[in-house]
Order: sequence, then C-alpha cells, then structure tokens
Amino acid sequence: MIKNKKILIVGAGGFIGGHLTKKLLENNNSIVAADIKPKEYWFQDFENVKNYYSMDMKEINNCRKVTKNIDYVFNMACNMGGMGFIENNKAECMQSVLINTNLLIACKEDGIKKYFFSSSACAYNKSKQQDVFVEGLKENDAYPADPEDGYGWEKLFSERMCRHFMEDYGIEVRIGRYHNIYGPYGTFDGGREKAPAALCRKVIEAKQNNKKKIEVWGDGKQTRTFLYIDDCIEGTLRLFESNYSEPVNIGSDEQVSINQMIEIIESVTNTKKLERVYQLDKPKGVRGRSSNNDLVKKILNWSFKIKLKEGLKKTYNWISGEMSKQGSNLSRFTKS
Ligand code: GKE
Repeated sequence: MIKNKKILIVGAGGFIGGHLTKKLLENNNSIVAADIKPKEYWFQDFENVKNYYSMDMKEINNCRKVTKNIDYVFNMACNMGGMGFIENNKAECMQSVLINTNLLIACKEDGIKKYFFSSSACAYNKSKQQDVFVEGLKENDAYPADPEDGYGWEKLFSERMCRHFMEDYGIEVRIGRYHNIYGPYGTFDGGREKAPAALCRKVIEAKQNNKKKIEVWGDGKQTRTFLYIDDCIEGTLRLFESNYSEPVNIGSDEQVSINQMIEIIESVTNTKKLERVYQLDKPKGVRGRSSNNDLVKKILNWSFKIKLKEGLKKTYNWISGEMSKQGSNLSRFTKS
C-alpha cells in the first residue's frame, strides 16, 4: 500500500476522489486536494488535509499551482454523472479533457513520475453493448473506437493522452476503466445520480410518501454491473502500485437487469414490491454492459468482493440517513 508519500488528488471533493483521499490519509500520506467545487460542497471533509484548493482544474495555471514537490498524482476529476447528465451535457463532459491534458503538462514540467487516470466503461465500443446480459467487455473492446458520445470520447482520448505522455516524457501512467461505481457519499439526487443511488432514493421516497410505485427509466430489462466504492478504491490502489500501464477494467461481473436491481433493493430493505412505472423516453445508455475481469485478475491477482446485495443495503441506509437530514449537508449530494 502507498505510504508516506506526497500525493495530489484532483477531484478530491467528489465521490471516488473523496474515498481515495480518506484511504490514502489512513496510510500516512500527505495529501494535496483540489476540486472545482467550493469546499463546503465537497462530499467528505478531511480535517488533516491542510493543502486544499477550490479552483477550476481546466486552467493550466491552476494545475501548475499544485504539482510542485508531489510524488504521485491521481486525476479523479471530470464533469460527469449518470445517463441523465452525460446524455444532455456532452460539450460540458468533453471539456474535462482540459483537466487531464493541462495536469499532464504540469506534471511533465515538475518531473512527476507516476499518474493515475480515472477512465470509464463508457469508453467501450457501443456495438458490443447492444443486448441484455452481454459478454463482459475486454480491454481491447474499446477499439475500433465507438464510445459513448461526449463523455466516452473524452475518456478514450484522455487515455491516449496519458499513454503519449508516458511514451514521450516518461511519466508512468495507470488507467482504470470504472464500471458504474456506487456507494455512500455518492450523488443521489439533482440529475447527476447514477442508477443504484437513484433507485435507492426512489424506493425511500415511495416509502416516505406511502406510494406504491416508482418510476424507472427504460423498460427495466437493460443490464449493468455495478461496483461498490470500497472495491473500486482497493482495485485502483493495487493497479497504481502494479507495473501495468495499459487501461484495465475496475468493475464487477455480477450482471443484473435494472428490474433485478430494484428487487434486490426491495428485498434487503423489506420493502413490499412496488409497481414499476417505465419511462421509455428517459436516457437509457447502452442495452447491456458488464466487465470482463480476466486481465485484472491476472495482473493484480484481485477481483471485486462486495456483491450487490451487501453494497445496495449499505448505500440505501446511507442515503436514507442523508435524506432525513435537512439543509446544506443534504445539498452536497443533490447539487446538480
Ligand atoms: N441514472 C438513472 N436514474 N438511471 C436509471 C434510472 C434512474 O432513475 N432508472 C433506470 N435507469 C437506467 C438507465 O436508463 C440506464 O439504462 C441504467 O439504469 C444505468 O444508468 P446510469 O447508472 O445512469 O448510467 P450508465 O451505467 O448507463 O452509464 C454510466 O456508466 C458509468 C461507467 O460505467 C455513465 O453515466 C457514467 O456514470 C459512467 O461512465
């Protein structure tokens, strides 16, 4: 595990970045944290992070402010969300390329040796994701390139930018392709939420308002895999410490339909089956997606541990707790 290093985490105010910051602090690392959000909107507070910056990391001069005397850099920052956000904000999502590019330039100027880029399953070719319960995506399924419009292209392009900074300037890069990460301290309302948190929230709202139905985007038959945040952080840190510099899946292969995911939420929360109201006009993304974990098992001798039953219960309980609070704390996770 990484210890006693000086680490820059860009996107530390967000969901995965916040959990990564917490984990690295536990191992006696000194953290420089940066995020575009004002500090009061950071998803987690870290009293022992002295160097934190609320600034737009698309600006190269802001990147240059934070890459001095740093051992490692984790770029966890991008303008993103679930399908409800990325389908309607393609130009916004594409501009995240400025964060990664300018951060790499600053790293090169300051001689930083190792860099992590958080990529996404949205980088994969859409033609491999047109059926339910599809074969898990292998890393080379990203080419020929046909990623998710906007966000997926930014991720694929930024992967290549990382590779060329390694080839030309010797920065060791590590690239994890995340497959729908979920868990506590993730957005659950306001438009950026992904399906696990959205559906947990909808079940909670139905119970709070004594309603017997919930709205589901699409026909509910579409399939996905979802990776719990603790597995995401474990896989990310193992990848970072490996010698493998090509993109690698950080995901689960426990593929379920959205209908099945709702059944799991109902069962682990003792909720009487709710009527599903299917909204076919809502953003759906690909028909089916799963992560093939052969490579990650081979290079890291690791695979995800936390099954949906356990992860969804923890996520539901956390969201339920947050929804019972009022005021600014709630808005951290619902600000779109
Ligand atoms: N967000 C959301 N909210 N999705 C819903 C809802 C709802 O209330 N009800 C059903 N769904 C369905 C969506 O229509 C989609 O088919 C599926 O759940 C998953 O939606 P998602 O979690 O928003 O996002 P995707 O997995 O399609 O895509 C996400 O993949 C990640 C990487 O695996 C992207 O939005 C990025 O967050 C990221 O690249």
